[in-house]
Amino acid sequence: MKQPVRIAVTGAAGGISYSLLFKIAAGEVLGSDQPVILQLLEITPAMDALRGVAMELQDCAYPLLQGVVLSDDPTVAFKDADYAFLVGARPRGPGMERKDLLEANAAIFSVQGKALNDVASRQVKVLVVGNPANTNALIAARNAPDLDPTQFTAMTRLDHNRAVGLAANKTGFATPTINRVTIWGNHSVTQVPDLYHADVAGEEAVDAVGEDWYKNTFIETVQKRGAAIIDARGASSSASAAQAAIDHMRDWALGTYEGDWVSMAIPSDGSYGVAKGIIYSFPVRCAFGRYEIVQGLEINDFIAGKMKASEQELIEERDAVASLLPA
Ligand code: NAX
Repeated sequence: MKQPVRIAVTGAAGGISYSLLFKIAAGEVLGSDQPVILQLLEITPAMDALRGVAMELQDCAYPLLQGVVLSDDPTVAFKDADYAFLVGARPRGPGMERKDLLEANAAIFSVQGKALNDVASRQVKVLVVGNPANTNALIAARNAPDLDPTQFTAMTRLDHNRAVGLAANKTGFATPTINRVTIWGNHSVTQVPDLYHADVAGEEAVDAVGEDWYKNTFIETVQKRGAAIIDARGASSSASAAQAAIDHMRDWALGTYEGDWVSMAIPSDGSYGVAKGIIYSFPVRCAFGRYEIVQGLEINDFIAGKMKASEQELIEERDAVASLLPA
């Protein structure tokens, strides 16, 4: 049997974690031969609820689950963590402006970045799910000077999966036949779902779905899917967000499929002219525990303009929390 790996999850008593933890414990991230220890972080008032979740985990008697640690202290929850899912975040409260939300989360993610820096495994892979995810990841990375910024990523995989699901629904083809979809930019309504490099069952995806429908329906449907789910269900996406978090971390750790790629928000290295340092979603291929941006895609003016707008939004988010970022 392999040595167990330590997987930290924050916001562990929340909606997304209620799906995510059970999938991790069942082996969906690292496979059915990899034991795990879950290290769960919550705020103090949610510790009772978290104990309830831990009871349920125990009651599943998962063969791979070798331990569960519960804490309201990030230096306990992140100790020696090999993987960290940062799901917990401050939701927007009544009367809260966007800037207030950014600042409230900057406070949380700077503390968590420092804690990861101090106690996590030197190879820790961090996925930020809590919104505003891209900028929260930037803040955590900037507060972890002893870790490599590339160890910090944010989740646009749910947007990616939504795009694949919608293209499958439109064309009637199964999702595995839909390859090379890209989400560029921010996990927000400025995100850019790009089908120009994708194909559906061997046909160019834009032709398969029709360019008019792609431009006038598809893009907006993906961008606004989160809000549509809240309207329909009275609660935000949970199970699909958990599945996307699993997919993101699994592919990063174990690799992407030959002939396909996935979307991950990662520190920009300047590829495609995107401002260096911001956490921007790119098409990436993963192998041997590393991701690499897919290079050389031709970007048409329609997509380029949208990519710029999303980049601009991320620059504004970064600037709004600049005073809280270490130099
Ligand atoms: P919930 O409100 O159900 O749960 C969040 C949990 O985080 C709560 O239990 C809360 O006590 C905890 N928490 C708050 N501050 C914390 C801190 N400092 N340390 C540890 N725990 C803390 O929200 P849920 O539906 O689980 O969503 C979690 C986050 O994911 C939200 O910020 C949400 O906006 C974001 N999402 C991001 C998505 C993405 O694609 N990147 C999609 C889904 C989701 O909307």
